[in-house]
Amino acid sequence: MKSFRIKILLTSVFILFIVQCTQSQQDYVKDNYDKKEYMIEMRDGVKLFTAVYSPKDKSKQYPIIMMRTPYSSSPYGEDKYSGFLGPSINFLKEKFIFVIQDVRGRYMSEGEFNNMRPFIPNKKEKQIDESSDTYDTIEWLINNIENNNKKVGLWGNSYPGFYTIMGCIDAHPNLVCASPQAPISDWFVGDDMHHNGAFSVLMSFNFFKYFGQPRPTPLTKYPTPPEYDSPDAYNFFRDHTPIKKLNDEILKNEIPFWDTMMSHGTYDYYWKSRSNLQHLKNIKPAILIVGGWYDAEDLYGALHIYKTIEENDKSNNSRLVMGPWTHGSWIWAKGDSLSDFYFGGNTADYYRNEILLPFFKHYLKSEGELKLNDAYVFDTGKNEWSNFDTWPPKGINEVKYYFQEEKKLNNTIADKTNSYSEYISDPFNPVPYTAKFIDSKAFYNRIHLIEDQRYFSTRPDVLTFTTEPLIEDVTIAGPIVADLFVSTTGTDADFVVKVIDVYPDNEKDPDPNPKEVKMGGYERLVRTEIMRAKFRNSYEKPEPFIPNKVTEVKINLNDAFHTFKAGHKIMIQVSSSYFPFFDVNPNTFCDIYKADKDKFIKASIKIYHSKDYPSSVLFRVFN
Ligand code: PG9
Repeated sequence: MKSFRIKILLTSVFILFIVQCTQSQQDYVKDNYDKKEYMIEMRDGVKLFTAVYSPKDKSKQYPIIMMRTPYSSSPYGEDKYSGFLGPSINFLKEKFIFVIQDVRGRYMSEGEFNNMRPFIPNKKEKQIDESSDTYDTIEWLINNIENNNKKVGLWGNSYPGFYTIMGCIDAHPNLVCASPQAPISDWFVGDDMHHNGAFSVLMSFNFFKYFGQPRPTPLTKYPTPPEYDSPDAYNFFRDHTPIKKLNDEILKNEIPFWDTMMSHGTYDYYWKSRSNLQHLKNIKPAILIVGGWYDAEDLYGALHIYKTIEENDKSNNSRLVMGPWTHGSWIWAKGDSLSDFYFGGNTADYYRNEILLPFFKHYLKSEGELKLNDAYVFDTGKNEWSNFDTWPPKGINEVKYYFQEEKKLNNTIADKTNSYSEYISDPFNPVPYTAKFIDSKAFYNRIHLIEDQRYFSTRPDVLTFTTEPLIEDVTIAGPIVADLFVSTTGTDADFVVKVIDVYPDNEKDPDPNPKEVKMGGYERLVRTEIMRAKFRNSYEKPEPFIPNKVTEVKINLNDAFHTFKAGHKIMIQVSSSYFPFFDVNPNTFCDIYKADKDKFIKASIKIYHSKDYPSSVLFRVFN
């Protein structure tokens, strides 16, 4: 009971600190900025609600920094002030004209909302998309807001990051720079809703049961959705497998976008048209993309939008920052630690002060010479920043690690014949995505991408393959590819591959060690990815497995930048579920979203490590 009281006390102190902090920021904004609200007319006549905060000092001209958001430009009312304007708190005192806009169809803006509204190339006069809405807004702002210096910057994290990058396509000529942060690029291949076709039931349900509510007329607050009394996410979603039970028993077709997702189970035109990667040509504004190595939502978008712009646009006007951060935490956190690991300094402070603010001041205020390189990336094993003139860096070699029998992993191709490891995949006893079961109301466990994997290694349906202790440091830098040779008694399967840094048994504990963490033998997750293997040859045209036939499944894991230190071991884990972060595969080739319980069957899965079928993981090793 005493610890409960201490928890309550600490929580209330923390809340009080946040309120006071926000209150002082709100007071600062109120004392130094004037607020105006406008309904700005777009080319098709729809008006978008836009809040403008202008510095009270009218003796100077200021650039505009805008965020377009589906998450509300609150507080509403010209007498109510936000305490947080711009990409970080230190922008307030630098004085910009801050603009926050409800995107079309959300909150107080008119029009119809369209998730990830597709870009329309060569629009006819009244045709609209997020690019044209940004263009029309900028045109209005520079011609109607007093004391603006005609230079505009965009920024946004996550879904607002999507609107930021969309505004950079066919950009307004006065849009001189933009910072798309954890920007969404593709909701079927790698961001949020699906990874390689596997459906993030946890995030999608927890997010759209609120966000997906219809909005009959403009409003300042959506109804609070009924909370589902879920003791923990794992049991709640397992009790609602098959996945159709979630709609049949809870959503009841009241969330239109849930119904949309359930009717687009392949990479069809609906999803393809919403990916922005295909349109990232001739990007004119200077770009600063920000992402986190432990971002469970849009790591794919940050990396792929950067790489696509780099490939298409030789003006080399885009830069990348990748720090040891979870989704969006670079905006407000110190970045000195995550879960049981310390990073040797306030990594997010460094980024905000030495990279982010100089970027915007240079382009919007012509202040300061920009000494930024192309890619600032943090090595999560060495705890060091590196800056390269491109990412992935030059000087990397492809190195394959092959699975072997007896749970071993090394650089030599397996020489056994018909050698494999086997497990049973049971859709009603799936491998959890986290060992720290938390209430489904908490969205998801934000530290699961750095979590200790020893619990999972003990499960009989999780295979591990581990090197001997490394004799020298091995630094991986760039994308990772798992090349599995598998068979199943079923006709569909998911495969989850994890790259893990195994600490030596004599690893020192952190000092100070407030959490009393024991580091000896720690199995630290470095990177993981799932593949719904019916999409192994095509996201558009899924293919069944032929039961018991050896089949190759390649899985692209997102980039990592991590040094496995000498004495550590590299471990690869293979399993067939990551639940409920992703829904379970029934092991039957079918439309999973409409499947009844009889389709959900156990399957025996074999992972081959033989001369003919040498399963492996390919790393880009940095010398
Ligand atoms: N990209 C994040 C997200 C969007 C939709 C569903 C779940 C997550 C975000 O905008 O926070």
